[in-house]
Amino acid sequence: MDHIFNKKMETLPRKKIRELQVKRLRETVHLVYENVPFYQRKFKELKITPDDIKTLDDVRKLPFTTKNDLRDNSPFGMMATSLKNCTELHASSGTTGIPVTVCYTPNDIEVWAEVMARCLSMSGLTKKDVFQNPIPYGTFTGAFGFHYGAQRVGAMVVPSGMGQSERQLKLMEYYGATFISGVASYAMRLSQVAQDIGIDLKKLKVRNGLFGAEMFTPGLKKRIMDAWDMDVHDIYGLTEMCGPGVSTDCDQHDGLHLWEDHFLIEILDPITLEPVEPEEEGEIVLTTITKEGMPLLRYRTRDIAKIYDQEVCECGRTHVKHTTIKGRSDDMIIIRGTNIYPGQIESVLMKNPSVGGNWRMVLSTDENGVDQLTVEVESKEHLSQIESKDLEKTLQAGIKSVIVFTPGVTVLPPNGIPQAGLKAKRVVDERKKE
Ligand code: DLL
Repeated sequence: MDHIFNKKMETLPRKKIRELQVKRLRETVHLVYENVPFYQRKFKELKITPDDIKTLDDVRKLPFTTKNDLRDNSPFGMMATSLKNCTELHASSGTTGIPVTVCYTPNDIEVWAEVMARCLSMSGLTKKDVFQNPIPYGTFTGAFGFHYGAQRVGAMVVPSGMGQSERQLKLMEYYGATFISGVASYAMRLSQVAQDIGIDLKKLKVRNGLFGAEMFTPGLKKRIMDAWDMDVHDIYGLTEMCGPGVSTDCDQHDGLHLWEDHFLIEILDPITLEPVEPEEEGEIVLTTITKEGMPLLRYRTRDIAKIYDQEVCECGRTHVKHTTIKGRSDDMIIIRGTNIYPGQIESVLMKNPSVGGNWRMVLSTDENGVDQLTVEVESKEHLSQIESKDLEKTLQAGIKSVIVFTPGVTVLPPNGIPQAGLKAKRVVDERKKE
């Protein structure tokens, strides 16, 4: 059951939220202007000073920050305080090279624990829960964020850490875990392993899960709910803001509440960088307004979503809601002139009960130089050749209806797709580049 962890802040009237945001935005702007050479240069180029920021709309005068800016100033060039004031460091996985590093002051950790406690309580965590945390403890923000938040709620944390699916399931059984966390595709993987080793998930005590860190379509969410017979919530976050804890869906399961007393959200057209119309889809751009270690102005997340034009949610919370992340603008692929987000394909796959937990899209170039798309997908159970062919045909037709052309589909046995690492790798691009 949904529980409000910090009633005063989570239900603050919108007018008060806006007043607090203006005050905190101005403080943040002063902080970075006085301490971060990168922002000093940007302010000079834009011919602005911190005193030009008086209202929330003035955020549009401020410079953007991109992942490349963070990499160019890596590891500590964007810090607004001395390293001696920091007590913890985390970094993004850095699949494309230099990791993005973030250092936290004790107050940054305090705020992170608070927002995580709000997200976890919203998903049903209470002090009575045994909370298993199957995420690697390391520089990745995931495990520590959940750990701090769950302890703040007062639950008992089982820090089960990385992988080893069989061990994770046995620990859940042994300690009677009631609430689990993780990377979305890993919950699916665990259910597949449970089936292989004969553990009936419905007999475990797990009744709630909070997952995120990668694309999380409503179809995948439903799959996890059904496999585990539990309620599932979606948590969004990124290393540059704190890690997990930026937003989560309440029991209405209709949008994620974003903690506006700590983050300022804009939804912009990723090309023009102008605000989109209300309830229109665009790129999430975030400004931290309470961070001390590495505050960021207008960070371009590349994540695509829209925000609801709604004052107060049925759950009583007043913080803005955004839709589930449709995908990253840089995950969108263009093939034969059609724009495709992996989420569109996942939505079709997850509706089919014969489909298992893992899938990926493989892009290649044929002998005529034409781009080809093959969707590889695991079946839930072992299938005969005829059954596999039938499933391939059904999925082909379903995918064609959302992406216009007919892709190749290959059905593989359960666990037939190699594990890619912490986060699922949905796009494998083997196209010949000019
Ligand atoms: O993935 C933090 C996190 C850990 C969030 C555990 C939730 C749970 P990064 O590794 O920096 O941080 O990756 C951030 O992951 O910009 C999104 O593209 C994607 N992402 C995170 N949460 C979701 C979600 C963590 N709920 C990047 N739905 C973000 C879709 C998500 N995408």
